[in-house]
Amino acid sequence: MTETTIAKTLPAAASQEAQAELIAGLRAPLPYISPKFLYDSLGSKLFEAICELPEYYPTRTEAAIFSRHGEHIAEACGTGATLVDLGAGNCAKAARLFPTVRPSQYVAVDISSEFVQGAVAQLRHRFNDIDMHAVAQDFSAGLVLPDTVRAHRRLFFYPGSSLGNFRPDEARDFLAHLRTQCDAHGGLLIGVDLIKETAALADAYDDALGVTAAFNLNILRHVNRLIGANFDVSGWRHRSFYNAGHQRVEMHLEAREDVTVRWRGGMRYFVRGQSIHTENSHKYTRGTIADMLERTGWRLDHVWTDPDEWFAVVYARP
Ligand code: AVI
Repeated sequence: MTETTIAKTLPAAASQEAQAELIAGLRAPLPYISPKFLYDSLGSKLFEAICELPEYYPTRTEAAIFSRHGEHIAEACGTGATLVDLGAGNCAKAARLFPTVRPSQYVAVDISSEFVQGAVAQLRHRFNDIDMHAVAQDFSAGLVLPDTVRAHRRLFFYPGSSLGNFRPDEARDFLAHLRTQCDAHGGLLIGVDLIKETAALADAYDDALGVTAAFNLNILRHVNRLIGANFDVSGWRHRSFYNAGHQRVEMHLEAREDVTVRWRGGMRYFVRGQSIHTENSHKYTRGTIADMLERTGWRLDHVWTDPDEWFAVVYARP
């Protein structure tokens, strides 16, 4: 069994590219930090905890769709593919597909190297007939798979509505990019969060226990490590809301008081109430996702949803 790990993750000392990206965001007129920086080791664990919250409906709704329509989904995807799990995290979602989709090869790709390597190491014990690879990579700007990943019949698996964390133009570019890495026999299985009543969205991104707030605030600690900044987490508050015009939930961090933040080689003064934009989570309709797939070279094959149509699992072919 081959073990492949590409050292292209965000280590304690960030790559120059990541540092430049962070500093540009902090200096911008409307400051921002890319959501990919939410996922250091603690951030990945906090996200796992979010997925268990009663308010965070996407995970359990998607899981219910998979258990209700699992056989039909497996029938559509076929067996024996190379399953490429994008943003694999703890690999639990893909592992649930193994008994029905029966991949010949499994490739878990995640930005959090420690997390994905540990998860794949555990899975190897349970499914020793599947050739498994852990790839630590920030694939937001393009996926680079090692040569050990078979090119034939790749089934790209992108669950959990992570596509929604891209801007629509980035999501289109990403889907088009995946299409170029998929031969005529492959496919794409994605989870997509659908537009719904605002109250449900508000609760999902601002839970009563404050786990989402901790997840959002933890980005500041990660940034401190990456660029030597001195963000004091207690000086910032989590804010989230549904932006109907852009059909997305936005997460921000708002300064509780005026504060000067310093990092290696720079600084910025934030006034009380000023915020740093940390995440967009775009919501789709059946129509907008079908349109996006069609424009990026995919043919929509099937859509499965829950009875309330809160979430959709979509299968597309080249
Ligand atoms: C990973 N991603 C799909 C989550 C979402 O819902 O956009 C991240 C998240 N942010 C806050 N809660 C969960």
